[in-house]
Amino acid sequence: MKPRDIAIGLLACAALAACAKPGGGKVVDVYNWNDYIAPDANPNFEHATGIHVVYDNFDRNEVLETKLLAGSSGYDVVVPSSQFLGRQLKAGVFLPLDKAKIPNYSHLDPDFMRKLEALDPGNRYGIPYMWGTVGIGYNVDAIKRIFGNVDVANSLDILFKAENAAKLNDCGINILDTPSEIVPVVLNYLHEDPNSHDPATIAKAQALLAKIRPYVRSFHSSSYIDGLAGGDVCLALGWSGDVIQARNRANEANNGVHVAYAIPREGSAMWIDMLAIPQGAAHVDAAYAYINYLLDPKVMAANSDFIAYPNAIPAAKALMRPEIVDDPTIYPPADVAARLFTFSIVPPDVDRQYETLWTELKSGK
Ligand code: N2P
Repeated sequence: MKPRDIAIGLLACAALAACAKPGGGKVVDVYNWNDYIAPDANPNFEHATGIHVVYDNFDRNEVLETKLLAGSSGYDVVVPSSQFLGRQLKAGVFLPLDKAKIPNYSHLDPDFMRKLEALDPGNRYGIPYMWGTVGIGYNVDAIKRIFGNVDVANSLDILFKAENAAKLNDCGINILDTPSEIVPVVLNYLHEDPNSHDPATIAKAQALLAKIRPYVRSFHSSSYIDGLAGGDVCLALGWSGDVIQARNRANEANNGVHVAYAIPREGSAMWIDMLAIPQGAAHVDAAYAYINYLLDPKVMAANSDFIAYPNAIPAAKALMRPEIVDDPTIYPPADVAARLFTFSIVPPDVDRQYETLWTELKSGK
């Protein structure tokens, strides 16, 4: 046990007198994406179980992967995207799940679970938390002012045609800082296989991105939420729920900024983030208790309502706010979903090409 755990455990014991409760550990170390849970979810779990949640955030799969592959990450629950989990499980970094310890597992949509078997046969290691799309977040008034209409924001032409990107130079473009998602979205736009492993095909995505590079203000995967909400970013290639959260923040601040999200008409990526327990986790029982808690339909519904990401639990969807479940940019209807692709596992040589092209791109080469 780490000294920090002991200290926190003692505090939790003193405050809650709950050290002997079933659920096992006194602490659970969770590593989740930023802005990916309702504010009261962890406190409610702590109150119900006496298990203290030590909660760290990341905003890139690549960062989580580096920690997992290095071993002894110190985390009990992690949340890689499915295509990352698919290759990480081959490296033996996760504990096979004992589903008997997760009673709420029964709420998961069987169709959803069947599809995940392509990456995680037998669903042995991962459980879907939330899913979403890559799309266009934009400042409604800025886009109207610059292009005369907002329909232009429904197409990736707004960003991937250099003459359009140039017009957004002054108001601020942000692109997610993750080649593993952006390269496939560009390839799909170019009518190529988004999951192509062919170096020459991937180079086509690099060429397009290099043309718009001069007009991109930032590559970041979390700060753009406040950027959009505060009016410092007018166009972001970002994740669905993040952009909706930016919209909500601007509305709450009543700051006159209006944000909207579009799934591009050319089609885009759908991704799924997975709960998993790393091998060597120090608090395995607490990890199961935490995962089981997140899968409770009421808890899942409250989290999805707050972060504006869909989940894989039908009973949760039934409890959610209509403005979330009926929003076609959050839960894409069948005709839009038909244009979405999913990511496949990237082999190491392709990964290296992604990393190199990304470094070159960001440094402006
Ligand atoms: C949360 C972003 C999670 C989506 N801010 C990335 N898979």
